[in-house]
Amino acid sequence: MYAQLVETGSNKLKTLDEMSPEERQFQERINDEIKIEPKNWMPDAYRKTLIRQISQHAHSEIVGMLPEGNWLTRAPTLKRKLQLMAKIQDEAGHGLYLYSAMETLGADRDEEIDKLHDGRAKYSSIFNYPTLNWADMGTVGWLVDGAAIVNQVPLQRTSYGPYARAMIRVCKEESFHQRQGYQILLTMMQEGTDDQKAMVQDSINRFWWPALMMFGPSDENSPNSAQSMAWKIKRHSNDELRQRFLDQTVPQLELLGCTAPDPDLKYNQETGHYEFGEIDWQEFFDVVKGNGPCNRERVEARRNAIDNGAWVREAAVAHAAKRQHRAA
Ligand code: BYC
Repeated sequence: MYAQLVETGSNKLKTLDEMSPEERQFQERINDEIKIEPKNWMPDAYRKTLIRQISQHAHSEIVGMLPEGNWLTRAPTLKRKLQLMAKIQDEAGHGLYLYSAMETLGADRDEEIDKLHDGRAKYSSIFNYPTLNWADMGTVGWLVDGAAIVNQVPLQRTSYGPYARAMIRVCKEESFHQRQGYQILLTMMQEGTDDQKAMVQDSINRFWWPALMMFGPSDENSPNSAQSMAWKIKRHSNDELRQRFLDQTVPQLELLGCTAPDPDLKYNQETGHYEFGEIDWQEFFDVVKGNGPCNRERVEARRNAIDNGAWVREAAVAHAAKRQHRAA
């Protein structure tokens, strides 16, 4: 049903018959699974939605480096340190592909980054939680990157070409991230002391619910979903992806020998899915509004990074200008 409809501006979706010839051609291209490319005609609202989603996705990658950066100097072995460093560098790369994909829509990178810094743009709620122990590096890789993969695999088929293509590379790297995280936890659970095992369980207790919140509000409270699904920007609803993540994660949790902080979690033989308890949506919306445990600290760290790096950018521009001048 979604594929036949497009936004009218009043939250209703138009049928193909109600569209202008341009809109109709655009929607038919999407219905036929032909990618939209930067130079194709597109409705303003499609462009805006993509700039919003891709910029927030890019900001999430960049802010997502901070909770892990917190543990780089305290990684327990050289091998773990190198893995963590490689993962964080990959995240910087993902942010850069995504900002580039966003620029193909005519958006200005500096302006979008300003929006992050002054609170107008969002980034994933998950990065507003602190990383308190080494097991958190395992849990972030396993649960946070695990959730990111479930969300991003369908985005490889998103309707906008540059975004879809960026996602292919990103997903390959996310799979390595997820495995390195799970391997940290398995090692702690299988070879660790009682204290180390308790650290893993404590970490899972803190990240379990925030990881489920990463998929966004439930479908009935997701204002952007209907239109984004009609445009095939989103290929599945928030609740569908949350369920998919849960179904793949619970067996991994059991293999670790840990438990979820959810007394209502149980397998339903009839549906073949895990059922789970009520998400604390008040907490989710508080965090998204800027009132999570680390929101201020994260944005402050990004602002400082931009300010402190200004001289590097200026030097690079001056160097490029000098070379150009010499070559002329
Ligand atoms: N946190 O109508 P809805 C990663 C906002 S992982 C904060 O459902 P939409 C990484 C939403 O923006 C994470 N805000 O929106 C992993 C909207 O507000 P605006 C990054 C959230 O866009 C490891 C409002 O709530 N991944 O990168 O249709 C290491 C209503 O929601 C959240 C992506 O960004 C949230 N969790 O669906 C390092 C994937 N959820 O914008 C990095 C791409 C919702 O209208 N994005 N909101 O003011 C998406 O797939 C979609 O944007 C979402 C939300 C499923 C997240």
